[in-house]
Amino acid sequence: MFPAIVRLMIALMTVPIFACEHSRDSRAAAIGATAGTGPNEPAGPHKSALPDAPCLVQPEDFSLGQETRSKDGRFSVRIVDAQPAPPAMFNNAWQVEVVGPDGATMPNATVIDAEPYMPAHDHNGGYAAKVTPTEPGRFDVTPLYMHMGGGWTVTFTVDIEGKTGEAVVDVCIPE
Ligand SMILES: [Cu+2]
Repeated sequence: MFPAIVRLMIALMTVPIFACEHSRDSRAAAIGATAGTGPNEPAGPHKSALPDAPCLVQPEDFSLGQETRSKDGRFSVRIVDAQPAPPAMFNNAWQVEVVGPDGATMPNATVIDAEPYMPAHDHNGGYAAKVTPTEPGRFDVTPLYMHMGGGWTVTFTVDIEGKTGEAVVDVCIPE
């Protein structure tokens, strides 16, 4: 009948077609299996489609008065107050103080930016935080908007006499 080379070509042409149909069927089945886990759940892939965003700290590690040293060691950001405490999903309002290595307030320090960021998913919170000075070295920061459960960082950019530095606070938002 067909020479061996023709049979080989037919085999090579038909096998990928069947493999393609098969994988399309199994993908449809997988989507169907995860869609709509309850009446209020949207259909289709959602939370479960994203990789885990592990917490580097735990919610109970959060405490008012906690301090995070800047990368350059010149200052720390102290969390004076937080609503809610520990931080929770969506809106968070913090009051922070910039302190020196000796723990004293740095009245010449200015928080110029504060940004929540989820490293595992490479996204921020979607809303820019507003930073308002309340007294020298102290700032209200709101909203620190974190819309997913998991590990976040809040990066404070601080200016001290024209030189900026960053302090990165690890946060865990419960699901
Ligand atoms: Cu995320």
